[in-house]
Amino acid sequence: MKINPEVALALKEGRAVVALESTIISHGMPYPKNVETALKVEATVRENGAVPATIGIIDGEIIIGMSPEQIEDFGKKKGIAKVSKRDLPIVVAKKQYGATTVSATMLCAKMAGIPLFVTGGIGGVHRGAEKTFDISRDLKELGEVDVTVVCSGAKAILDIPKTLEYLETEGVTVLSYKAERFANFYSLATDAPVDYAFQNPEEAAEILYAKKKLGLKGGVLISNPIPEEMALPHEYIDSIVDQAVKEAEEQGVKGKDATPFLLKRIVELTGGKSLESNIALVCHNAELGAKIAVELARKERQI
Ligand code: PSU
Ligand code: MN
Repeated sequence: MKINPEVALALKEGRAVVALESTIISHGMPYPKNVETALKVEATVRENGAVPATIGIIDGEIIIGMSPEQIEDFGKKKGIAKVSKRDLPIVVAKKQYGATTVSATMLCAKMAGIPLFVTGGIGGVHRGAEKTFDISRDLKELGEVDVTVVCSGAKAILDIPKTLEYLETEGVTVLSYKAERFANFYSLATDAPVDYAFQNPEEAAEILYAKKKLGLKGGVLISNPIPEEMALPHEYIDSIVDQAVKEAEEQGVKGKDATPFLLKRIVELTGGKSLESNIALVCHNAELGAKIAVELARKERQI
């Protein structure tokens, strides 16, 4: 593992660091918007007082805090492996490139000592999972690894009620920022309640700190709804997701290819609108995540 000097120093001094994933760069968005977004997210983290650490694997080495050149490379290069927990040892041993998903990014963040991670939407229980068994590893990682994940809920392509049931079984605390309902990725809110709606970053940090003191294993999920002006109408996006899911079934797309296929298809079907919403929500999450990380670092230093 290679931790970049700026990130290493911040961690040593107990300053706030925010981890960021690389699957969203290589498999979640098209070039060049993927690179622009990743750099904008890093800038947003900085503006809000924390140090960004984008995580990816280069020639088998886990990089904690990729350089802008490395991010550009990840955005352009074709055929970078999408790395979840099960893929980590192979990519490292074989000295390959790997883009880390929420699952693998949580594991790497934990190894580096970074307590908080920002993404767009987590993976979850897929629609039709009762037949396919397709449940993202992200949910198990949230149950096991002590890293807080800030997101806009689970991706719209998923079965949200089943995803929340699974999180409950895993004992994952689900918090939401100024909203009583779980975020709905591209659109405003789902019908699903959360465990607690906090009103400011300090309140979230208090809960994270209490969890740590209790020695409870696993992550906390922080749901942050998309900014209202960037939200897509529920019925509109739902019908498009239905169509994309149907096409995936017809074309036999499954396993780790399902999510990238669906996200790409939704961008095409919305004429790029879903991409703009996706970018907006990730940046919005970076702002909230950095503010919570700053409050958490402040609490930790007072011990
Ligand atoms: N959030 C986004 N875009 C993405 C992802 C999340 O806004 O591309 C990625 C994350 O890396 C997540 C992965 O972990 O999709 C889930 O893939 P799967 O459903 O195959 O577990
Ligand atoms: Mn899957």
